[in-house]
Amino acid sequence: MFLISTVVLLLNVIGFNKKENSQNPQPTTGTISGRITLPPGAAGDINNASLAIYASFDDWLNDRVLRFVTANSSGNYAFTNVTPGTYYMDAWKDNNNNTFFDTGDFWGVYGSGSYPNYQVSPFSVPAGQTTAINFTIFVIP
Ligand SMILES: [Ca+2]
Repeated sequence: MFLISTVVLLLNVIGFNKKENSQNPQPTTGTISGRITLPPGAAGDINNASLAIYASFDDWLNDRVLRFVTANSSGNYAFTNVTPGTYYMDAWKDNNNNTFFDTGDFWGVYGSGSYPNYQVSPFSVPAGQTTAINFTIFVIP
């Protein structure tokens, strides 16, 4: 009787652990969120600016976008359910709606420098975490 009770108790413990694990699976994706801002003194509406992530520098260079999201009127954005890895990001608002990067558009990258002398930088997205990426976008002169 003692042995049966012990086995039942062990099965309950194992079953309980399995249930716990299924309710709390290990996260397999991450989130990128942040804010894009115009430089001090620049006027304009940042709402609906497009943010794009790229899986490699080569993809960024050749405009092979992995995913797009849009910013809200405060410049806030989020990419959810991102596969862990290394990414590059840029932002563009085609203010004159002509599908070209040209005068008056907003443009920026996560990296360093400022338009037109800037460098895009990679960043990592780990599973189960939110990676904050904020950068300034510029008005193309
Ligand atoms: Ca344009």
